[in-house]
Amino acid sequence: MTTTRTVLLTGFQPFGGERVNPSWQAVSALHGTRIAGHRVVARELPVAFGQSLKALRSALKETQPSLVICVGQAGGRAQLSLERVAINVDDARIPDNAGQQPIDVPVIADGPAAYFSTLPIKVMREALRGAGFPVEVSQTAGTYVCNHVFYGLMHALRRQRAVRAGFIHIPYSPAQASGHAGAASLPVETVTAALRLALKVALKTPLDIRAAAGAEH
Ligand code: PCA
Repeated sequence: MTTTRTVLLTGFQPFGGERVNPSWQAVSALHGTRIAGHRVVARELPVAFGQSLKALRSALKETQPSLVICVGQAGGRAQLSLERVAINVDDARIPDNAGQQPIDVPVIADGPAAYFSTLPIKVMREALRGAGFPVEVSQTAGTYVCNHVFYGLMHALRRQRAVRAGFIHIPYSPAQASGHAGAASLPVETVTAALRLALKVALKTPLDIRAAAGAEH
């Protein structure tokens, strides 16, 4: 009997006064689909320090994925952001959905300062660009719940090098952007299509390429 390999995709609940979170809208549309011989499982995480990581860890245990991409919203960004690095700090500008507002505390006490994404982010960027999606490599996932989840994800998988993982931030959806004058947006269906391609490329690409994606500031 052959077992189907699984990829885990996560999105978040709404936060910060929004009624929806397009990260969950986009990843839930891929739940149950097959991509490059893998079954996609989507899970929604709470926007709360601690609780979000608990939910992520139980999803990892339950699904035993061969690849994981966590997705979150970065309102104000104009492009899909392939995150390069997660840092070991929680510093919340606004309270999370549980009312917590940690300031300058580590995600994991005694953990390393940072973890890098183990996804082939340069190859993914090239493929997404080639297909016409607005995409960038990002050098920071912030210091809120998304970075917390990204760091916790990489920490949980630190001894399972075969399980590749990373984080993608997405812009507002058009419905949300109407409440934020002038903010960039991307339709949820576009994000779903981009994520499908990103997953396919990640699953088929064992090694990243060397291509500049640095930033001066
Ligand atoms: N974005 C937030 C947390 C949840 C989400 O979708 C962030 O960027 O930290």
